[in-house]
Amino acid sequence: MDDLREKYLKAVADAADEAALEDLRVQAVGKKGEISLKMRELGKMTPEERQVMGPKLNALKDEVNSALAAKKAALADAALDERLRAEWLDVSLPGRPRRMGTIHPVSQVTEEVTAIFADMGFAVAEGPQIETDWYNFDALNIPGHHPARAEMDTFYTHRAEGDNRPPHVLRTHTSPVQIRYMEQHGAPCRVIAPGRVYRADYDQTHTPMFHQVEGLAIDKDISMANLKWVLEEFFSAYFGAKVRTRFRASHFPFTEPSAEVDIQCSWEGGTVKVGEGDDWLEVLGSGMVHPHVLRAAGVDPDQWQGFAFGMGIDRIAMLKYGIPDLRAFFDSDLRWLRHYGFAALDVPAVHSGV
Ligand code: 2NL
Repeated sequence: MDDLREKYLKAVADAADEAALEDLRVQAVGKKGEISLKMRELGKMTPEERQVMGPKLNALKDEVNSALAAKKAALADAALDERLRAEWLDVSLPGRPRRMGTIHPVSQVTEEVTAIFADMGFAVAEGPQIETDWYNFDALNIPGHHPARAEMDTFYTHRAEGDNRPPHVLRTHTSPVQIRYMEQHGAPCRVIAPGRVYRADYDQTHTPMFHQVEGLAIDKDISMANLKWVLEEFFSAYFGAKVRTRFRASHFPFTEPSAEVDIQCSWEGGTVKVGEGDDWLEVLGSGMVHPHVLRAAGVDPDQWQGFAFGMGIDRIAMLKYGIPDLRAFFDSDLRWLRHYGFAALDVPAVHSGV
């Protein structure tokens, strides 16, 4: 008995893991274990022998079982301690550096332009980039035979044979946004419409997608004089110096009279500077909204009149920030974006001097 006790208590104490403990349990107190077999022999003993041996064997079995349980708990504690020692994190370590993105010049300039016109009381409107040909052309007094409608300039959506829905186009200007705005809000109104526009044109100075901002002011007595003041105010705020403008007679189907607007600039060493010098740079088209256009948008041209203008955002971004190549705008080259991009906190404000 003492040999058995000593043998199993030592073996349990020396067991390296749970599997070894389980082997020992089977070997000692399992169905065919050494202690279990001894207990079975109790039947063959005399009652006197049994009275002595029975309790001793039971006590031994209990002792071995407790030793097994205690060792099992000790092994689990040791395993947990080992994990706690090995599996730790230093939560105070600095994070892995990740380069931050930048604000695209087009986004930056759109925000700048919006802030300046908002300060002059213009609302900002957006609309669909896929338009019906009515909103993109007819409502703007551009008849079916006008060259601006020719397939070469306009992207038309595909129509399966037998599909009789009206033709849709990728908008070629943001004027349809202003038509929708007049339909919804009526006159008087003041609104600008910045956004993407599309024309089938691709060379040094044209990309098939570009950005435009149009403006519209309708009231009882709006004139070209108001237009000139608003534009000079805008360009001066945008370029950060007094900018003079020059109006040249022009023609658009949607305005009458129409004017192309140049801004004052200088050419020195191949670089253009706005707001000084004796040269002129064309940046904008404008005019008094054609009566046909007002009527198409549900505004009575006998009661209301107003001005409208349109300019390229990409173009005025290049002018202000000295960006030489238009096509690089849309290449998504990370080196270009880091060079010409803006920090997220360079928030434009009318008097921030940005
Ligand atoms: C240009 C010419 C222009 C307009 C856009 C306009 C909008 C409505 C009614 C009348 Cl809703 N006109 N927009 C007017 C004149 C010129 O853009 O050369 N843009 C770069």
